[in-house]
Amino acid sequence: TPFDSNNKVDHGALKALVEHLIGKGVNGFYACGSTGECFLMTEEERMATAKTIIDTVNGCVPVAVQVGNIATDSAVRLAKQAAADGADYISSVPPFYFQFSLDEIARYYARISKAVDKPLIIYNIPAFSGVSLNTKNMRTITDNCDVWGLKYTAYDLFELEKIRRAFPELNIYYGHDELFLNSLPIGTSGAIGSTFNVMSDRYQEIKKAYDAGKMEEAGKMQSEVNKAIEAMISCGVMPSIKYILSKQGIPCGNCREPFSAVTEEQKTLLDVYFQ
Ligand code: MN9
Repeated sequence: TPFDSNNKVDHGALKALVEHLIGKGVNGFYACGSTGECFLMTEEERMATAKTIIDTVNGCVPVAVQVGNIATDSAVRLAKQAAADGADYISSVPPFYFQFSLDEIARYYARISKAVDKPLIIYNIPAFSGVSLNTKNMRTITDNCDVWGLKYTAYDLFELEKIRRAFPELNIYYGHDELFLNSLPIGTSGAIGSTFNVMSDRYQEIKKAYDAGKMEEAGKMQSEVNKAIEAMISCGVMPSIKYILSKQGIPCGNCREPFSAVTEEQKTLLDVYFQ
């Protein structure tokens, strides 16, 4: 989410970013996720941000809106608004912080699912949410509501493969860009990640090589991409993305505090990978 110098959502820059990414050939958008800094935004801002993305995309690719929040009522309000505004998918992290029980988490998803007539994508990102979804607890959730997909942002590819086997119908999107290539043989439907904002073309090349069976080439390309990701992680992924996008002609301002902006030294490091 771009912010202006007054720290307000910059809808003009957001529109430019969406158009830029469509031009780069992305297959869809995931609005108000971790990278979008949704947990540093008010409900109203999240609704307005998702709407700008949906309106700009104008049906040319699907848009999923992440509505997760600690309070179920808030997530439901966000989901209803996103659905009314034309979101194609509703997605949510599990409710976090209070270490809710599995039954409570399942009820949270059931409430969202009942509130809107849109396919639901569960967002598993244990490092941030503190809730780790696996084959077993996914079963409890899917027993209580219709789940269309899963965005899986964790490094445990064995667990992901077990989920793949246990839920053959589930649409899985892998979320750690540094293992993008490694996730493909598991049978994912695609990937949703932060660094696609700044180098989606490189992942499209990896996918092309993979589809053509050129595994060695694909592996080398992933290694190259990973050097850039490592640099971004060392500088902070979100602040890095803001800086790189500005370099690429989409000035997105800074991340909201407590995030800090990248330092001059960090800019020099990122400049090695992003000209
Ligand atoms: O879910 C992203 N996760 C976070 C997607 O933003 C926490 C990823 O794309 C990572 O930023 C990326 C770097 O670890 O893989």
